[in-house]
Amino acid sequence: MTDTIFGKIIAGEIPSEFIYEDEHCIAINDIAPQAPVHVLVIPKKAIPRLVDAEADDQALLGHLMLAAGKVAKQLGVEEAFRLIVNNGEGAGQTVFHLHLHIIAGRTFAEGQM
Ligand code: IU
Repeated sequence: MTDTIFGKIIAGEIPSEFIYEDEHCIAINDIAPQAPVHVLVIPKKAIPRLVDAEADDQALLGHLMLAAGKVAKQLGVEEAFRLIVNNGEGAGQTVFHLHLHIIAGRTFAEGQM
């Protein structure tokens, strides 16, 4: 569980403020925010990449989406936020412990990622 920085954060080995926590995941503010709101929803189970998730992880993946919605509401950004998963180095993934980025508080132009 402690193989990545997120594993260490979840294990409490690296202090970090959890803005949300439940049985299966935590949420923290991104250390290098790309928008006024930039939160990471991280499963306690260490799955390296989205493509490494298996059929047994189906409920967990759904749980992460629901948790992201809850966190968005908690932060008051439920009317406009974006959810991003970077899968693999080529897509910019740098921490190989699955996580969802919640991005909000900036404009999202039509057709623009
Ligand atoms: P990525 O999808 O793997 O690229 O996202 C990793 C994110 O983790 C990235 O936005 C970093 O700023 C963020 N992060 C963090 O919040 N705290 C850390 O200690 C480290 C990375 I290392």
